[in-house]
Amino acid sequence: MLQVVKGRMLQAMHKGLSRQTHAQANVRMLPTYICSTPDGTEKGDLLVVELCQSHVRTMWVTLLGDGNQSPQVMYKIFSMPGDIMQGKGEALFDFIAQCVRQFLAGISSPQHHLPLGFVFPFSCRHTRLDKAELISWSKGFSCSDVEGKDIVQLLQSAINKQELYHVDVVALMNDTVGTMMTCSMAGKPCEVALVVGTGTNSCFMAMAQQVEMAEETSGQMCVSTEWGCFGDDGTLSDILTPYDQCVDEESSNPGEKRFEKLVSSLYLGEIVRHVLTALAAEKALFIGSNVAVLRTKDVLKIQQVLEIIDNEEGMAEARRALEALGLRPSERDCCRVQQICQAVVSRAATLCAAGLAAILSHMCQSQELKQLVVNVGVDSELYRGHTRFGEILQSVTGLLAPECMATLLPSIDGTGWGAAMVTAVALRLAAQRHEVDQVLAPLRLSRADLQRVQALMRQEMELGLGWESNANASVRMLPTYVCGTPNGTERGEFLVLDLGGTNFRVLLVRLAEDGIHMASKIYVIPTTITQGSGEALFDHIIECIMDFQLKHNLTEQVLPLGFTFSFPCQQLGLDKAVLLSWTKGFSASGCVGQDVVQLLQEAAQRKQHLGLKVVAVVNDTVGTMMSCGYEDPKCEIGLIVGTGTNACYMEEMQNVGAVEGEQGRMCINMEWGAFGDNGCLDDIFTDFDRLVDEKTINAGKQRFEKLISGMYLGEIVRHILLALVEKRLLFRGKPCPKLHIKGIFQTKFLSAIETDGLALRQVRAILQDLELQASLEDSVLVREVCQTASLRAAQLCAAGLAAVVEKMRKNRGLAQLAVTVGVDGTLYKMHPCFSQHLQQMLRDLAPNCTVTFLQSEDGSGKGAALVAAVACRGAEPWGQPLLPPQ
Ligand code: 0WK
Ligand code: BGC
Repeated sequence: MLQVVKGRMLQAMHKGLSRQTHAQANVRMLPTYICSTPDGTEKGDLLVVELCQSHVRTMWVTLLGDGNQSPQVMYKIFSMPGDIMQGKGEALFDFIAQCVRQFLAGISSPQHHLPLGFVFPFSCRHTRLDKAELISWSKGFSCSDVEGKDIVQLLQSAINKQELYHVDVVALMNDTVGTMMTCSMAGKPCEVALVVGTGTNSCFMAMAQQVEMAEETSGQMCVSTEWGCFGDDGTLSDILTPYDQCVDEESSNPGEKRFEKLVSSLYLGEIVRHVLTALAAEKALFIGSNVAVLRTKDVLKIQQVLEIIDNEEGMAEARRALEALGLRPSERDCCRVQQICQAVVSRAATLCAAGLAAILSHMCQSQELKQLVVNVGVDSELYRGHTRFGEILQSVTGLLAPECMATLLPSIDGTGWGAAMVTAVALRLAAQRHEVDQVLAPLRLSRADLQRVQALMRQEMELGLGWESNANASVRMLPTYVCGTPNGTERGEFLVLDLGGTNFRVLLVRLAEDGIHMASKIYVIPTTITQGSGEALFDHIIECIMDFQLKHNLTEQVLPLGFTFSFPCQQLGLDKAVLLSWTKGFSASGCVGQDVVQLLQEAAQRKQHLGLKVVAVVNDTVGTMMSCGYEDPKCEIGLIVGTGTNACYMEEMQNVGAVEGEQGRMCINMEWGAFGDNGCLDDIFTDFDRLVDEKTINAGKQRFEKLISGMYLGEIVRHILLALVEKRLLFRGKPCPKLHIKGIFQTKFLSAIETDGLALRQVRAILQDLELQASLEDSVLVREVCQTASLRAAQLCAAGLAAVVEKMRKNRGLAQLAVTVGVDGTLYKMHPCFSQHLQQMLRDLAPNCTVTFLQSEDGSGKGAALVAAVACRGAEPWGQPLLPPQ
């Protein structure tokens, strides 16, 4: 039956955690906005106020930041006037504020800013740590004008009324949270806590992304289960006894808090009373006694019940208690009363165990652990009052959740300590948040910033297209001689080279009636080659071609070759392209200013490879546009966001200053990677970008690319992490030698770390591989840094594309433009949310353009073959003479 109860509690918990079912849930699973536990660096003076059942406790705590080893504490207890619990809410908070004033006056506290943490043991809906509205009173409290109100605000205004303007309520927490933190003090962090006193409740550190009612998506968040209401929907009807029904009917909130009424000390005495009443009615007890007293509510106090079940004194206490009620119990009566008390208290303990087991199993499952080892803070009158309760709780929990090893840690000091810790952690996190925001602020671009980048890109495009102005433009707008997109009639078999991306590929592409057939092989080009001599590079390419032809029995054939060469080239014809500069870590000597087709031919000669017939050289953006254009004729833009970044699009011939002719369109390779090389983007660059750029072999070049592409994102993140370590905001400021190694933080780590739902444990594992000992908080911060850098990259890309589609729309005099972008590149394809962020911002910046993104399958190889096919057809409709360069 307890296993069943555990199962039902698990279901109720999931219902409370899920955004869809939260509203109907009885076990509300309320986010507390406590996402961290003390790390020992907390320091300062702070105040704690606890509202308890019969008193208010005020505490002054001084933390020294020495690992909380020796905190200084003073406290005072103020008894609460009996009627205040049912009076006006204002009166209650005025009373609490007066306690604070008297306490501070009593310790002649300094007038400096004093943060206050308030322990308020009732179910509250938090929207922040310092903003929470009361959902419902319980445990006999029913003050008016409080439910639905922000408790922090009510207390703060009462405190201000006492002219304690230096006292600032910074945190409100449930007593279970205070207990969890208090029990964490002894160096044994607790992630679960139970309170079984006048009322009952529990809390635990849940995976934030499972707490759907809270916006937090990463890290952990403490959830107050409010399990007191478990069963209010009838799920416990099969274990409720007639005695429980009586207790409920007589309570101030019938039908509510059914679980609380089975386990908390406010009701156990009543359950026993109703059992005794029933048995007395059946003449099974107190024969000959007037049992009318048993009809009096609350005659049996929890203290008595606990003393009655004491092994030693129990029987004597039973007699004392029953005689005090005017009953004349027999020895047997006393024995039976003891048994009944034991049964009621044991049931409470086993039900708590079922609830606790549900929490532990949930944590074990949600963290995908084989075994969960956890400390559980327990603050309970029952627990303190009777070891048997603790023993049953411990052993039954172990039986119901065998995959979990739970150590129960009794809270010796109630919640005061914990509340101080929560307040101190809240202050530490707030201070850290402020500092982190300062570090990341330069990377967070506003809509206005992005509109400005869009306008600058448009301006640079115009300069690049202009015959006279091209030389000063950072965006070189290179004519490609491709004047149309495929029309499906292309046919033939082609050899294709694809150089410039992550992988160098040799492909065999056959364009046939029934579609395109491809075979390809990836070849590694070591850095010694990419940064060696041009001869060595092109010799290496020829060796790869020869290896490919051998493997595909092509040594006897001379196939037309399409060359995807993904670097800035001045195209002098479809098969003639002069390299303007290397990018993406390439620097092979003797190539810039050379026709790359020529360089390839010369290498072929050196390698006695006679069979090369290069018919087309295309940029990977062009190849990608063509590949996708084969599927979707509306594809008139090519975008690459991979190792590097670039875009091409179909421009009106009359706007292409460098090429004669007014009719038709020509594809322009924008080479937008160099956008900003003329300084027009300097106010966007951050110190981190400057650090990244300085360490590249083409410093000062490809500035836009270095803000966006996969070759640099990891480096940007690495430098930000180093800055955060230096400011002791990360890894506790511990030196991280590995983090000083260039390229150690690869861009693929960003994609992994930003993957939705990736448990923080996995983020930690990635950081561990870099010998970075990360706390959960560190992992959350590293994820935020990755998200900030990749979001900026996606938004800058969107600003660039917005300039392109808006120009095309204006070119065509359209109110609305519908166009497809063929896209490729590892970053765009593999990053979990880059494409979505790009498209979102593009829709915002270019609302009059409907842009469809078509991911290129099989890369730009197909595109190169399509261009080669047209070149082979000898149709020169594409070839307009290039005006001689200025
Ligand atoms: C695959 C294309 C290739 C292009 C590459 C870019 O076939 O032409 O250069 O995408 O993406 P990257 O490999 O740099 O991530
Ligand atoms: C090159 C472009 C290429 C882009 C994407 C840039 O570094 O300059 O030609 O299209 O990378 O690969």
